[in-house]
Amino acid sequence: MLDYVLNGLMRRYQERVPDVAAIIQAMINENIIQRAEDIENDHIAFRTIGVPQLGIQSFEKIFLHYGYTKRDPYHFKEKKLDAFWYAPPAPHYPRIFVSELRVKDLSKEAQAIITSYTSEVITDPVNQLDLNSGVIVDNFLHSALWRTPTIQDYQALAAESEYAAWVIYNRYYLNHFTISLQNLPEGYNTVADFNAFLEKKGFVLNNAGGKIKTSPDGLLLQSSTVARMIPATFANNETLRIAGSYVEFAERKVLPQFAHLPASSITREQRREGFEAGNADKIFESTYSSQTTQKGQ
Ligand code: OOG
Ligand code: NI
Repeated sequence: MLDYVLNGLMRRYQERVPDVAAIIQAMINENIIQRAEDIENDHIAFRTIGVPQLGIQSFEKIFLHYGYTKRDPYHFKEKKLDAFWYAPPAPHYPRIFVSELRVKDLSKEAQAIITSYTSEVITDPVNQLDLNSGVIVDNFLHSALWRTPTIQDYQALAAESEYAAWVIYNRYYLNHFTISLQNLPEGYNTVADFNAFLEKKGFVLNNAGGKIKTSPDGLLLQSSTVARMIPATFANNETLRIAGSYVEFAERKVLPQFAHLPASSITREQRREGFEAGNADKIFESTYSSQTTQKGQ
């Protein structure tokens, strides 16, 4: 079930985000990997809207059912977001990062726009799913929960919260997957080196707070591409180019107590776990216009 759901998410994501296939191909051409399956997926991420019948409490039930464990919370006051990460049932599965818009913290006007859509969902939709059916869950994650937004509503939300605008249009589409760097060959196994490779190949990186986001302990380093603009069809068949999804890169360093062990014997448990609010805060901006309007896009 979990494999089916993850494969379905990755397939749609690859179709929608041209950078995914382009980065994988560039890695193969450079002999960094032999095939796409060689990539270790550090984590995937979803965005949700915090209203009672939706949000994290609803969404998480899917992955808790598949054996994921809820871990630390994160808060983003400025961006009006909360998040949790979830540890996978087995180490070859990606971690999951799920965030939620704090709808109550937005203006009355923005709240009214959001709830005009979300109130079409009367009860928690996940409670109605047979979570043992991969096909049903896969369909749910790619189905419209509410009517297609109007461009006017999308733009009004974007003026106040670019996250809100993104999720009202994109719903549960995969926001990003994350290429693990630490086990790649020398020359590509740090964020600094991998960023240099990506930029040489013409990919545009999120530079909010600097291109390398580093946790205060120095052990979790992350970077991401800037989401490309993709044509989107809104209500009344109007079209607008909006930010799609992006790709992230993560380097998890060895914890100090294991630093003396030979590099080849290091396991996932001996590296930095979890996420970092300061890093995440800037990574969110990969779909914000401050980043998507960067030169080169
Ligand atoms: C998630 C941003 C945070 C991380 O790894 O810290 C994140 C998002 O853009 O929805 O991915
Ligand atoms: Ni991430």
